[in-house]
Amino acid sequence: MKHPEKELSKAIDDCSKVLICIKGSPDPDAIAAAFALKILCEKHGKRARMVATEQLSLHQNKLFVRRLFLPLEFADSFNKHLDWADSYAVVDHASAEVEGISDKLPCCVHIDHHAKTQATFPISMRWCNPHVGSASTLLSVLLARGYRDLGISSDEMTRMSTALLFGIQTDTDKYALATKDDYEAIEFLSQFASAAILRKLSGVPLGRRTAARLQTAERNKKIYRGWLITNVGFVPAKCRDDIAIIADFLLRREDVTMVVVFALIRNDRKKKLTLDASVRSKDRALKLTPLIRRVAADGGGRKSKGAYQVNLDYFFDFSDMAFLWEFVERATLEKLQRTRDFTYKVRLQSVLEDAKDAAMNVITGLKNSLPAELRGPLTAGLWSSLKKAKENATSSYRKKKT
Ligand SMILES: [Mn+2]
Repeated sequence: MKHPEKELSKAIDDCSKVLICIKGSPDPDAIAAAFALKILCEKHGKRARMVATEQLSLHQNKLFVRRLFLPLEFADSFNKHLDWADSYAVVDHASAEVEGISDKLPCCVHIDHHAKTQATFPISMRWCNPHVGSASTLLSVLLARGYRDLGISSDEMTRMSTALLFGIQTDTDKYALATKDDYEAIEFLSQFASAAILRKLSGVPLGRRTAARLQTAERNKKIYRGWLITNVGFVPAKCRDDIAIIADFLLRREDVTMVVVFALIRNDRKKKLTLDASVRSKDRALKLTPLIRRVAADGGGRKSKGAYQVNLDYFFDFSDMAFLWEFVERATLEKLQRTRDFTYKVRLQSVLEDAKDAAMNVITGLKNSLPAELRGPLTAGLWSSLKKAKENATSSYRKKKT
């Protein structure tokens, strides 16, 4: 996107009250991106609310919100704000679809860095770039392009920059996965951010309960053909981030190519029971989304990180939870081992798709550089055969998937 700052002001031109939805568990990247978008909306003379439907689970994230006075609101459902808002936005999530909202309000903004998905309804500004390490990076670009003209106060600039920097830091595993664009954003934000607050946030140690769950994960781990598969049993909803933290930790420490940590997440208030798994990979050439979608429909990922959920609400009241757990544990282990067995196919597919995309880009460039009268006849044949090759690959891949 050439001028995202212009696209943004065009997109929010017709709105006056924007509901910024944080889908799923609110992590620093999503919160920072939502906060920056809220300020940008306000500087354009609009009102905006940033809302999450799940509570903060990590001590570090609570400190993050408190220390930077981030105006994050919580609601059982986004519906609560339906009467107030006249449009909505989604940041840091692959899909802009929001239950109970998408069919009632227009979507003005969707900014994300996960694997691209097809938009099924019109969105005024859709900026999904899987080549950056965080949604905060994209918001930083918007901020860098517009901050001089928008009359942002120095206090707002400090809070926003600190938040975005922390968002980038957590999503790129402390910059280990950062790309060129991320580094540019870091350089820009560092001029304004508070180093003292960042130090404080980064230095928060693992909580006692998280450390205890890490031990459980150690005890339960199984190694299968270079994959480490483990679980931490039942986990209350407010601690669900523990499984992601443990997966990150195990991937750094163990000599394996993949780590999967799963748990049964219980939300007693909402009577919800979910199998939740965090997936981490060291194999940069492997696309996690197609791999995870073979395990569960409700899942996906980006470079090296992914997750999936399976709704088990139906079993919430079952009297023998130990039996249920035993079943879930065995079935999940078996399913993941089978997934491991066909990883090479997904990996091959990932490499092939990348090569085809690269070839398509070359052809597009070639086509555009030719004079108009030569463009058609010279490239049509080549173009259509390449397109066909790509479609064939994709459809045979889909067939295999089902
Ligand atoms: Mn993110």
